[in-house]
Amino acid sequence: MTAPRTPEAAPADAAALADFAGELAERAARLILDLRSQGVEVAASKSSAVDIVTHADRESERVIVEAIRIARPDDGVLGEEGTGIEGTSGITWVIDPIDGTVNYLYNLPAYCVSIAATVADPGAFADGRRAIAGAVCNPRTGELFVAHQGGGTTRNGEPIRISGKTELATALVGTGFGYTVERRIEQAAQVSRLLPRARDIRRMGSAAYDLCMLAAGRLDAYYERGLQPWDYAAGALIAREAGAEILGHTDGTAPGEPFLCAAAPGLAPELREIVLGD
Ligand code: LIP
Repeated sequence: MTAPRTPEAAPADAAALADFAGELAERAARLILDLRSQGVEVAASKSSAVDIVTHADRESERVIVEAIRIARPDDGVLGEEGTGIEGTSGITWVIDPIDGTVNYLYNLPAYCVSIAATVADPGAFADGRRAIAGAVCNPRTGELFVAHQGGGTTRNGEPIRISGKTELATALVGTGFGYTVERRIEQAAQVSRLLPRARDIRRMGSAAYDLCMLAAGRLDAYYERGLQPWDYAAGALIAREAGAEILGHTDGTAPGEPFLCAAAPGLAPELREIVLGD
């Protein structure tokens, strides 16, 4: 059981970092929407033939990284499309330049830019980092979600909270699936355990957006196995600051690639137990 954590107080500039993340996310979101209108080209595939990266992913990451390097040259940066810069300030930016890349390719309106300012915290998440400020922007819906530690979560400037639902049988649960056959066989078993027990399942194709939908009360819970830090860094903070409990695996590993589950405190443990088959 992952012990609840009492995170240390965020640096005083967490709110300023969140404002900066929001501005950057909106700028990059406008860029990817404009590039989408010009057509999409797959630049390469990654873990499998269906795990793709587009030229827009790479351009979005380039623009975000350039802005961070100018504004905060001592910070580190980790990006999904290959950026890896060590910093000296204690802040590392974790970027998903387009989360929901397959939706972007198919022009489905569930893709976003996710940007988080993180600090080292070995026990918080599986990657050893914890976001203290973050922003997720979906250019198709015009939604900007922003949070900083201790500051709550806003959607387009208005405070939002999770639904608070604790009854699984009437809960709408979001999840996602990986890009390899081996991982999908495991995930199929997980969702088959859950489907008879929940109101319904939604697979929207973007972990960051799923976590924002949880924060806004449009999903009652979310779980996934196999997420990368850039998939969840900002979204997990946005969900937690809106009232969600974020849990890792029952084997004690912190939330992240092994397993991440988010819901109201009265629902998350039961959801995790059913999905993991414990
Ligand atoms: C996606 C995640 C999603 C997961 C997909 C994919 P990407 O990230 O946000 O939750 O189910 O398989 O990993 O690849 O679009 O950045």
